[in-house]
Amino acid sequence: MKHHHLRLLPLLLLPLAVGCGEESIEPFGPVPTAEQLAWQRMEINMFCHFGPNTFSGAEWGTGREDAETFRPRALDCAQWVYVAQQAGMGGIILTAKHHDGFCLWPSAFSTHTVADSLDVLRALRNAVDAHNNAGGTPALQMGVYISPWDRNHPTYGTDSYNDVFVNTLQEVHSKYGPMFEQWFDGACGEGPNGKQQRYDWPRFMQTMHELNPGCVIFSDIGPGCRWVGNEEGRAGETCWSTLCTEGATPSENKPLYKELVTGHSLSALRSPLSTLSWVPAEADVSIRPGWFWHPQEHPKTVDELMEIYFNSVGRNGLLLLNVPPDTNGRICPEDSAVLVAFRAERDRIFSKDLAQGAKIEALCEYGDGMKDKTDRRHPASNLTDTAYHSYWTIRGKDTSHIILVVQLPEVQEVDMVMLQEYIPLGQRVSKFSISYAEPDVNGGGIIAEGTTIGYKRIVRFPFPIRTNCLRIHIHALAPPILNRIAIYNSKAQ
Ligand code: FUL
Repeated sequence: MKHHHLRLLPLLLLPLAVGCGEESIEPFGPVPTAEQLAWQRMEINMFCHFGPNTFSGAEWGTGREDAETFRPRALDCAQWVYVAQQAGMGGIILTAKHHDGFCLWPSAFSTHTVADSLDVLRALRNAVDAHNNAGGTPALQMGVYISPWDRNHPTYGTDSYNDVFVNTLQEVHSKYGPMFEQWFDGACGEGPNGKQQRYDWPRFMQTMHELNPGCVIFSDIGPGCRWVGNEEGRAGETCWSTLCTEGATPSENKPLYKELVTGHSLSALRSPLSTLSWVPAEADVSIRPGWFWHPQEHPKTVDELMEIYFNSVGRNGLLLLNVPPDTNGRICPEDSAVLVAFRAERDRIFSKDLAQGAKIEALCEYGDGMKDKTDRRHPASNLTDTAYHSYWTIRGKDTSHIILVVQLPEVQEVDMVMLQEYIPLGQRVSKFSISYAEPDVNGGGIIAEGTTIGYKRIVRFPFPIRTNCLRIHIHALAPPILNRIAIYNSKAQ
């Protein structure tokens, strides 16, 4: 008995110690759910547009296509999974139903579907599960695009279509789940009877909540993640993961496209803190000119994909890169080759972090001078470790004139900096600049400036510099909390 008490003692004392002046750090504003955080950390996912359009050459099918149009010659979802994994992607989102209404699974709620023999959702589910059960790394997740706009369904344009759509959601998620993301496209055109539909968004969202409360729901305004406002894979230079969605639905009273690009911050007039939600940006773009595979089109180059990466993941967005399977039902060699090269280029640049071994000091204005106000529980050494949940922050309430001085072990050629805020405690930084000292020529100065950081911000310098000291000046809406600083030379081999 005695022993038991002794073993419990340290546990009993722990809350007391934490209670004595070691107050925990309060989150600032809205923060991500566990699923939104896991989603953001996936960074790049694969979108697969596949359906009758793959065979007919269309981008928007009419809904009147013969079901026989859809005849993949050698469907191989395990190959999609393999390509996604090789490309460093965390998930695959399939267009289970595009605007033509054609269901890539044998749905009980439509007559416009694949034959029972060709259940593409089942094939993808099996391929993803097989990869994960075999311990494949990274583990992959599956998501679905189910278009509310349906150019085939006879009930489209009437109230009963909302019932059909709810049934469809239930069918897909209960038979083929779990899905990490549900994609609700914003398009709302005419159906086969020339009528438009009033989507019952509250009911669709409630259905999703009942089916899978953890599923990240994409729509123009979330609630899980928002459209980035363009189809070029480009987040704003300023990109808040917070958005004011009060009184809006994915169809009505929405923020303007340009607001979806940047999000809303506390300092934006229309957004008092209480009306903001955590709705991070998802930047969707196709590797090819069209969303569907067409024989005459070709994929983007590695350089173009890198530009997209810097403008999406590098600006606090998630990149959803569309890689459409071809008429065989496979990702064609031209596309998989460029994806593997895109991965190799990222690995080449980001494998050598020059901040490793650096000494970092965090200074805040104090009286006439500057003082290191680092919170000792969260030291600056946390900025260069790779553990996600260890972060640096300051004591007190300073929000401006905070300078991180990064002293490199030796003079290096540098042309890129990567910064990460610890978003589980909110997005805080509203402005930063990076300056440097150039010891060889006794020069230096400001080399880059920016606004938001968020989950990840990659800053490319206009030209490479030689330095052993970088200074990062930060202004924030609340005391900043960063979990990573990395420094790169993208020209190094
Ligand atoms: C758009 C659709 O109309 C396109 O066909 C495509 O699916 C794209 C991702 O979203 O709104």
